[in-house]
Amino acid sequence: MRIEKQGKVVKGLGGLFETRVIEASGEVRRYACRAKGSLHRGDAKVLVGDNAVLSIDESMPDDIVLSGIAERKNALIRPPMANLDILCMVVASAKPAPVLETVDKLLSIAEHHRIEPVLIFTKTDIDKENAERLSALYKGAGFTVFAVSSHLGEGVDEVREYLISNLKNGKTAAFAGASGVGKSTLVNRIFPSLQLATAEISEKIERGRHTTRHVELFEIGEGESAGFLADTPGFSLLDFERFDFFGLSDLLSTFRDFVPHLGACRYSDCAHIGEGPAECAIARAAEEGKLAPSRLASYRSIYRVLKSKNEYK
Ligand SMILES: Nc1nc2c(ncn2[C@@H]2O[C@H](COP(=O)(O)OP(=O)(O)OP(=O)(O)O)[C@@H](O)[C@H]2O)c(=O)[nH]1
Ligand SMILES: [Mg+2]
Ligand SMILES: [Zn+2]
Repeated sequence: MRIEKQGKVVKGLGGLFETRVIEASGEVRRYACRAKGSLHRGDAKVLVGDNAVLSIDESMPDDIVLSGIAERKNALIRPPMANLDILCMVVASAKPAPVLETVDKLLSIAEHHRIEPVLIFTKTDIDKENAERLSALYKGAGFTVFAVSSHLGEGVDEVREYLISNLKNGKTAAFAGASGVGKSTLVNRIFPSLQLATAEISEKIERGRHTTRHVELFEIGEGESAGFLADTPGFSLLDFERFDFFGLSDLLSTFRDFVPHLGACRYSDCAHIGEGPAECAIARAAEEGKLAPSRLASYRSIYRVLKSKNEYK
């Protein structure tokens, strides 16, 4: 006889999925198993964060198959995860130098999926000034922001407290960001028992070497009330070059800092793209320092990519 158990996929590596199950006894167990054929392809592909059904042969307890996944709240391509509640965008204040357009692209994707975006600026010990500038910029845009130095330990307690109080009862957050920004180092700092591998970045190219190679969820708290934090592999600059995560008509709603200025442009169909401050309220806000010019630049850049995609379809 086969029985079914439900649990959360906490790790996927080489086709083997680790699923965390709370047994009837209350004990937490992890089962490693493969997914059935139809869960290997396309949108049905199993992701870390999925709520899975395991089918177990009672007479042969080693015969376990991941036989189904529950409907998802959301799913991302990068990091490849399902059912995220919070996406912590980890950005180094220096080494590697931050690329705000990439940051804004990921924020936009999170907003589109109704995942709460949070910014964590790392390596404040290397460039405190830049960390302060970026923190002010994104706080001003309406985001929750943290600035930390994992080396000095500064700001780490605040991030830990935020995660512990926001990740309960299955709530899930991920650390995402470019390779080498210090995601794994910070996870280790927050939860020292984890001991994740981290690596020096190459001084010369200022680029990470992709030390973390798989997504893994770590438990915060215990049993039913536990939440999860994921460390994820860093992405490269090319990962968001082809921006095809949603359509042009959805773009504006993913820029929360534009909202207070909407409806005040001279033309009601203003796309906030090329118009100057006299016509466009968004351009005016950027000029008057009420909106970060880099946010407007990111918006315009994503707009152009989405527009050309729509035209050549
Ligand atoms: N100076 C300084 N260096 C840091 C800090 N945090 C991390 N680093 C260093 O940055 C390098 C990269 O750190 P990792 O934690 O491996 O970076 P990662 O974001 O996990 O990288 P991937 O796994 O490749 O995505 C290591 O040499 C760390 O010691 C910090 O707060 N200050
Ligand atoms: Mg890492
Ligand atoms: Zn406008």
